[in-house]
Amino acid sequence: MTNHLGDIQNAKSIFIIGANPAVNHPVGFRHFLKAKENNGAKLIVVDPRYTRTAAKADYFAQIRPGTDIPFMYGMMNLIFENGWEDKKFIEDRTYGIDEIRKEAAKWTPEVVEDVTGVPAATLKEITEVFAKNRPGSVVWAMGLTQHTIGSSNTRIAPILQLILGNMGVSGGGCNILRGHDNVQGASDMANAPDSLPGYYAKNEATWKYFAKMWKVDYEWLQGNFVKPEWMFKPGFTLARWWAGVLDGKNGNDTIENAGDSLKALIVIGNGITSTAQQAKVQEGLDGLELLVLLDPFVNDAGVITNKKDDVYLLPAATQFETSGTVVATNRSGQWRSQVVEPLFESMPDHEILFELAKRLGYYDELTRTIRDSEGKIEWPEAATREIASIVKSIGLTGWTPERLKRHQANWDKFDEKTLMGKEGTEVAGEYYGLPWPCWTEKHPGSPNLYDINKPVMQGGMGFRNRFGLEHNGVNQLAGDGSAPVGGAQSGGYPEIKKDNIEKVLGITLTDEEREKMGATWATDASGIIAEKCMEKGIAPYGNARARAIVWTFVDQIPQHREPLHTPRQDLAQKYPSFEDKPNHYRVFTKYKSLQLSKDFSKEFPINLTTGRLVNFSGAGMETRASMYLSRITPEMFADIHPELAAKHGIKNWDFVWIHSPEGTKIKVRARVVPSVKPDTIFLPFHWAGYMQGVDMTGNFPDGTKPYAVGESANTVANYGYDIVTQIPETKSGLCRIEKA
Ligand SMILES: Nc1nc2c(c(=O)[nH]1)N[C@H]1C(S)=C(S)[C@@H](COP(=O)(O)OP(=O)(O)OC[C@H]3O[C@@H](n4cnc5c(=O)[nH]c(N)nc54)[C@H](O)[C@@H]3O)O[C@H]1N2
Ligand SMILES: Nc1nc2c(c(=O)[nH]1)N[C@H]1C(S)=C(S)[C@@H](COP(=O)(O)OP(=O)(O)OC[C@H]3O[C@@H](n4cnc5c(=O)[nH]c(N)nc54)[C@H](O)[C@@H]3O)O[C@H]1N2
Ligand SMILES: [Mo]
Repeated sequence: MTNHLGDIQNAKSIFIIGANPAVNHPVGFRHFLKAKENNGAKLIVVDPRYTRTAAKADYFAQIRPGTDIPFMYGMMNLIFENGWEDKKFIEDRTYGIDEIRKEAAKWTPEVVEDVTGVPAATLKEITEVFAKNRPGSVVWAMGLTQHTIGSSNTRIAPILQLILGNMGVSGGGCNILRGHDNVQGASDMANAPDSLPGYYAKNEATWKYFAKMWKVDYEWLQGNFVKPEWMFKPGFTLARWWAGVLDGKNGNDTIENAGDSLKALIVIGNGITSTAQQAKVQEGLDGLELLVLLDPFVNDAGVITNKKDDVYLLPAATQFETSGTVVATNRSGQWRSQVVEPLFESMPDHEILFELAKRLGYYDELTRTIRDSEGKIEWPEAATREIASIVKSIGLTGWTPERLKRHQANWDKFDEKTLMGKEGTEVAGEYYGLPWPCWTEKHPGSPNLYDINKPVMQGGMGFRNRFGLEHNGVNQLAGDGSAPVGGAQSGGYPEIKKDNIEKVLGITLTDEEREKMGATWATDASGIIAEKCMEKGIAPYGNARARAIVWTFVDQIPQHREPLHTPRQDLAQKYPSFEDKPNHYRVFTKYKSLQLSKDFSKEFPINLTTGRLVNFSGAGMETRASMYLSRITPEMFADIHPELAAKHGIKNWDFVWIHSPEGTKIKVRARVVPSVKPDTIFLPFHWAGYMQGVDMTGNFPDGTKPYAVGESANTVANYGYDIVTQIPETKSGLCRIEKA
């Protein structure tokens, strides 16, 4: 999220594409409504369903799932045709927009209408409203990401903002609404299998930096890998761990895992039934030698498996029984206090992990930097300090426990629209939660990213210089006159390193400073680079151009590619998926070979999309254990349009079978509603306990069966994974329905 929820109140238009905040972020949605009421903001919603968010919209486009790229290119085409683009912003602060302009020209309103199903007139109206009401905020969440082209979706939306000059301004930006509590913090701490905490790439220099900061031997770290080179390879993802168990047998996708398969799975706070291909997940669970579930509730993984032995449920304490920092959707750090002692025999996750480390023989190394002289763990303060001392890449240096606690104690003293601490209070001059980057212990945090109208010491910055100084002969640094105000440089500058700091900042280092300083701003344990940069109003990570071309990706600029299972095989021929990708996070992953193998829509003619309900969360284990929340929607259902229902002789609340191209099926209620189109059904994914008509809830230990149980949408969610991130394509698949 470049800006923050309160900042949305400053928008003149809000373009929501692939999110349903009225349901999924109902508290945050208050800011959207305030923008409408107080600022006259125009609310635009693009969604395959008429959602509760759409009900509040001024403009609504009902799009075919998986066609957001054509829609946004269509907008850009009209923007360029009418000269609505921000020419100065494009000239000074971007790279590669010419390529975008060429691609956009192909997407005339008529072509867009054919591909997306949105009338040309609606596209024109929405584009004009969004272009003429600036600043405008773009908002998305899972509607854009859960596709084979999800990563391209998340690139094209920012490009739209760059073209309109809506980036780096209050009321603008890309506001990607995060999911779980602390999902931002989890990703900052390397829950992705291809990086170290703080998004540091896994290479020798970064591993050595971490080894030094953790006070462990680099060789010891490396010795824990099966072979040294495995230290640098991405691991399996949550989406496809089961392929690691199935190991290419019975026609399953093959793996590259040093010649071995996965034997054990430890699940810490994931519902498991929330991933696609549940029939495969079940097979994977059954094939494990050891399954350990750390959860405050009985995790459904233990219920849907046929495995009888070596399944362990370890009672994890909840967030109310422990303390520490979490990170909000807008990059603000938040201190959290323990409310009650862990109940019964439950333990906080970190303590369970410490016990595990003891038994695996590396407790000493794991906890070395967070123990006091007597060997007692200083939780969570020391852990917070460790994070602050290491993670320079996203600027967590300023996040000391003392500052975060002060913010927690004074959270009524911040302005919700600017996040600024109020004058005369002890948090004056700081932004709530010190949103990262917070470069030093004196830095106030950065409420809106890439804002060059503020000095760096007040949260200003340009774009990060991450991809070299030039590409194809073009300078990648920002243009002259385009730098955070009040700094030592008035134009672009490179990321700051030991060997350029004197030149860029116009300073002379002492011998001692030079000696202590790390090689780059991101690995400078001494903190001197950041301190010097702050004195001179320079962002340590440089001031570069935002690039529209990613030269290391298969699609250097975002390209439309039809979903793997498309109702338009004619368009799959024209906009085919990717070449198959061997060794995609260790698993062979099919794209074109599957997509073009046959016209799935002949047998499975209905679009299948999935998402959320307001009363349930995620895989649903926690919320379905609540009687009150379960009463709202006690049974799993599918949203089906009245015309489609009539065609199949289905009446409201009848049972229907939904069949997927993988040969799986689920039996659910039909909720007959006009919010979906007649060619599309919508499934909420919060249920579990039944597998393809089979009731498995007898596996719940006595007294733990939730109030609501049912089929998981993910049993019929289709095969398909994003080309970069491997997120499952749960938002655009195909299915067939039949009255049960
Ligand atoms: N009550 C509740 N709140 C939650 C959660 C919950 O489970 N319950 N989960 C939290 C989590 S983890 C997350 S990640 C967020 C997710 O928040 P959202 O992304 O808002 O959640 P979804 O309902 O999955 O999907 C959003 C919308 O995308 C639409 N959509 C589907 N396919 C497409 C497409 O191809 N294009 C476009 N433009 N739209 C599409 C769907 O119809 C849906 O309305 O919510 C968080 N908040
Ligand atoms: N079809 C379809 N599938 C989807 C999505 C979709 O839109 N469509 N959305 C995807 C997205 S964005 C997400 S984030 C996932 C969400 O899916 P999950 O990550 O599976 O979400 P939850 O159900 O919230 O699972 C969290 C588990 O953690 C447990 N838990 C809660 N607190 C603690 C704690 O402090 N410690 C431990 N150890 N456990 C705890 C809960 O009891 C629960 O069992 O679903 C994904 N799956
Ligand atoms: Mo999520």
